Amino acid sequence: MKLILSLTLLSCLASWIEAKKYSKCELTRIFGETKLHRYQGIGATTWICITKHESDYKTNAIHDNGSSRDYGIFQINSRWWCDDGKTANTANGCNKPCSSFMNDDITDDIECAKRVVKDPQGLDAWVAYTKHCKGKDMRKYKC
Ligand SMILES: [Ca+2]
Repeated sequence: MKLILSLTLLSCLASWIEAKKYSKCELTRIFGETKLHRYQGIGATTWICITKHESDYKTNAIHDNGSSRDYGIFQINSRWWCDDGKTANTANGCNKPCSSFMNDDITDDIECAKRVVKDPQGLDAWVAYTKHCKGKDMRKYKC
């Protein structure tokens, strides 16, 4: 029991250490390297606007919606895109545990965001996009 408790504590600590707040310029570079920049014609600044207003660039952001939760820098939802083990009937469209979207390696988060944006509603899947980015001046999201 003591061992289990200390292991739990250790993994909590580990996930805390792993959590990261990215800067605009780090994200611009990573979005370029992973080809999220220009994917489906969407530029890096738009993604930076979305991640700013979804998570404030923090990889450990969680938002609880009651019946489901949003995870990580892109706030990926457990009803549709990932499995957190506590959301009924998850579609798990990205075929990932939601915990994958809580660490500081955002390459799998980016792959999932690409999958999300391929759906007919595209960027409108992100409330932050329709509220803060769509049709707005994107200059302040440039590196
Ligand atoms: Ca990740």
